[in-house]
Amino acid sequence: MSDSASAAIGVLVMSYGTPESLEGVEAYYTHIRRGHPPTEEQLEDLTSRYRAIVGGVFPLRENTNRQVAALQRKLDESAGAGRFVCYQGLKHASPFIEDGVAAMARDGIRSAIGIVLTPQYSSMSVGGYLKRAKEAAEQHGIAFAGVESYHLHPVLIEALAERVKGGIGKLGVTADETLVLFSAHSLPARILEMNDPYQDQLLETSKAVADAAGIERWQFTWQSAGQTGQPWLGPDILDTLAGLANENVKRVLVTPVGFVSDHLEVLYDIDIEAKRRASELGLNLERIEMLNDDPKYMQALSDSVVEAAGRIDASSASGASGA
Ligand code: FEC
Repeated sequence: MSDSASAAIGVLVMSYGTPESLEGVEAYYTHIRRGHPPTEEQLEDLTSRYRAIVGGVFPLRENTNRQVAALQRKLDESAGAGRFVCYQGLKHASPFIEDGVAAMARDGIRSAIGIVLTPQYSSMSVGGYLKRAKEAAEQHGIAFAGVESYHLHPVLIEALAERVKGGIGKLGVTADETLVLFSAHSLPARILEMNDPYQDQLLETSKAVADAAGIERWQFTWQSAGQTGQPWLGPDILDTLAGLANENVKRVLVTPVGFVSDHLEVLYDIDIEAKRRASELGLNLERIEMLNDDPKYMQALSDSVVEAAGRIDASSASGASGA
């Protein structure tokens, strides 16, 4: 263990994860399904969605790599080189969350921050990542603090508002002629009985972005719901589009506020599936550019990490580790 490594704070940057190749889709899907392999039909359905977007490349992996590298550079600028060291931990693919924490331990890291590449908190999303990271950190004797959400960080809102304005420009119309449709990944509807902040935080992000971009015509909708036999949060984007067409809306700018990267749920569910439905309905649908490694997004992440490090400094003084 080197002195510089032990003095550094580890930053576990967590993201959903994606397969390495089409051959890896089954193992990935089995992990998402908590060890239960998909049926042949389910596997073929998912593989065909990847085939439709990737042509051999899985964009989420490269985008997450770029985000982690860009956050490292931003932290070096803000806090000085060597103060924070970023590691990657994926929810459903290698390097898994536990692998990232083990790598920190091998490098002699004694305290760490966990941050997830999605701005809003749900016990079923960010809560799950942080729980796994905290448990792994405890096993390695690493003090740990998690960032739960950064959904109203002013620089994040600014970055999204710029993209909304750019998207309206792409449609070649004025804001009055477009409906901005904010969207996020649906979750099982039972989260509403659990006092989960997910829906409220998504609506708060959407409203803040609409205000910052000067948008009055906007709605929020869910997307990418699973087929589990239990109710998921709705309405789904495909039904929302049908409702908008009935109201004579002609142009829609989809703004996914729960996702920060180009990946399957954006490139297939919006760019292929929702676009196809929109065109059947006579709607012109565009989508904002995703944040990926946008410098403002990196600033929001970096600020959140530095803020969380203050909590860890305080708790390590008393020898505690908190989430
Ligand atoms: O590009 C890629 O390869 C991966 C894209 C991807 C992202 C993503 C983000 C979220 N998910 C969330 C919740 C659920 C729940 C289930 C679920 C299932 C899938 C399946 C695929 C998939 N998700 Fe995902 N999600 C991505 C991809 N997700 C593929 C399996 C087949 C399918 O249903 O299409 C249901 C299973 C379960 O109970 O775990 C729930 C949430 C997010 C946004 C937050 C985050 O990024 O973590 C919430 C990206």
